Amino acid sequence: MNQKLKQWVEEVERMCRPEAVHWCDGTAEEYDRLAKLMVASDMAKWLDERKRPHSLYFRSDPSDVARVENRTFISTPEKDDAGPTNNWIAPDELKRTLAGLYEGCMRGRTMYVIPFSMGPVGSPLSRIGVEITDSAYVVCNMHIMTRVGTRVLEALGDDGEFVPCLHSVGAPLEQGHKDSSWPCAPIEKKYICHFPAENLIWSYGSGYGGNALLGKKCFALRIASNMARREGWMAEHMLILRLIAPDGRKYHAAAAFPSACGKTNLAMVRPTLPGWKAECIGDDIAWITPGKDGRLYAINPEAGFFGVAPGTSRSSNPMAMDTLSGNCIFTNTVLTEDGDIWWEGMDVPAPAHAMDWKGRPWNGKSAEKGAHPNARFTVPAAQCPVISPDWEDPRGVPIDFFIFGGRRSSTTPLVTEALDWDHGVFLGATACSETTAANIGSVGNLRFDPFAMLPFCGYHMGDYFSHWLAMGDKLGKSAPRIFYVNWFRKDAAGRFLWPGYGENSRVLIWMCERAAGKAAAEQTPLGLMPPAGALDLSGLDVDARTMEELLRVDTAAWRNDLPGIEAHLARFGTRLPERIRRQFESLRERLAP
Ligand code: OXD
Ligand code: MN
Repeated sequence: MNQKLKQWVEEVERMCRPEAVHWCDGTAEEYDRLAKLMVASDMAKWLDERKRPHSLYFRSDPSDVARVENRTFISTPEKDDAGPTNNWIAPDELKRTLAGLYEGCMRGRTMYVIPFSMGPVGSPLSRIGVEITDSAYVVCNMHIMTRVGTRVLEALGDDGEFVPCLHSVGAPLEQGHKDSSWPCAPIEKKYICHFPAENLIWSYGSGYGGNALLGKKCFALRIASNMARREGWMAEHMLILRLIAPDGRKYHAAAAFPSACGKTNLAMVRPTLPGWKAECIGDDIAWITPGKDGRLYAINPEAGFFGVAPGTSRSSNPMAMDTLSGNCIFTNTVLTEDGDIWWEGMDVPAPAHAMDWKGRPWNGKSAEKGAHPNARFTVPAAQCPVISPDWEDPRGVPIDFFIFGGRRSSTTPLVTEALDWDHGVFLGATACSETTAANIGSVGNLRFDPFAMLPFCGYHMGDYFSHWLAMGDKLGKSAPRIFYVNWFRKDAAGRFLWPGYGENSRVLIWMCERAAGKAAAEQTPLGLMPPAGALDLSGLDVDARTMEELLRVDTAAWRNDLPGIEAHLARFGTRLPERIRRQFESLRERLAP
């Protein structure tokens, strides 16, 4: 037994005072036993076995439906090191507050100890964490999203390093009281805390995925971004995708988009051009390391998909629909009378008899949505019909290009290629997107979301830009190309100009051909863009005028954006790399009338 682990578990037990302690072994029997317990206590329902075998349904508390960025803290010893984009409280003070909340917080509950591996067990690119939680929902989700169990303890050995991840729903269960179906604490008592100097995570008060499945955003992004910076690698909010050309050549892309902007759809894209194939390697997080050959190699540290359900349909993402055929957990979707799930944008008629995500009778006719816009599915990645045979390759896959992007109804064209690495880092640093329901807060407001890492970068964002620049210096000529896309441009009537989904492959294919040195590009003030005829649009029902609009460089609109970009960059003060400031000046010059 790893002494550090044993000691930590004993300490937490003394502080949280659970009724029992259970060490998770990661087996199917364990999952089923916990599922049965949750069904027996009315927290979960089994879906109809004939429709959706071995699948569970949950409804959260209405206050606990998404990540809570305003309750998320990066607690570095110095405030400056957390930077202007993170909430900060001094480690001593935050620990005092949390210790007060954790005191006796697991009364009446079982404390589960979950040893998990982010990345294939034993890969040199993988890391181990141990989550302690008082939520069986978290245990079942962690079974799907990470590699859990005894083999992880074996890999950890007597003196291996692990990231301690402490989680409580923050709702002690008094004797004789019935548990609520979704125990959690009120918003002002929720705390999602990271102590990067100690590789430590403390989360309190929420059962929602991004706040409670601590391997995901907390470890694999916020803590791992710190580790990566120290150790010379990258932890990114990126899907990983393999494209295979008709001649068999393989290309790998890693793409960063903000939450709920279509990463899962793009990760499972079905190319619409004949002869091209695509395979999914990951849909949310990439850990990327320089290999011995000087190229970058990426692994997906996760083992499952925790995806946004609404909008997922046979037409938007048929591969996800097939992935969801069984062994899933659904949270906050509609529950149909015949024991299945439904959500808005599923492209099948709304059920006439159902319950909405708040547990009220619902028939599709009411003005309110039946599923919460951030309703989620949890499902093993291995079930995806287009999962790559190499998705668990311990060496990772070599990255040919990066893609950044966001959801923007105007201004940003369909695709731009960076002029060079520094310009690509500038494109990442100035990425912006309309906000979505993945965070509690307003939806549809344009905000800068550098590298789609705004809620996930565990240190000063200015230093993060420097880390990207340093990686480019190290990689030299082997550095991947960098592109910026916007699938979400709209016309004056509010209709999307680009069909998106599978048709996005046409843009990806242009990128592959650029990487192979085969496709043309022309210089514009924004960067390199496909000249007329360079994107293969055969069989696509988009007229020439619309294409022109999608690829138009609206210099007036961009000039209008410049003060906002300048103010955004100014937030990083003296930690904004000079090379990024110079990129801004060059853009201003290129846009000058
Ligand atoms: C997610 C998110 O759940 O980004 O992946 O919110
Ligand atoms: Mn995400």
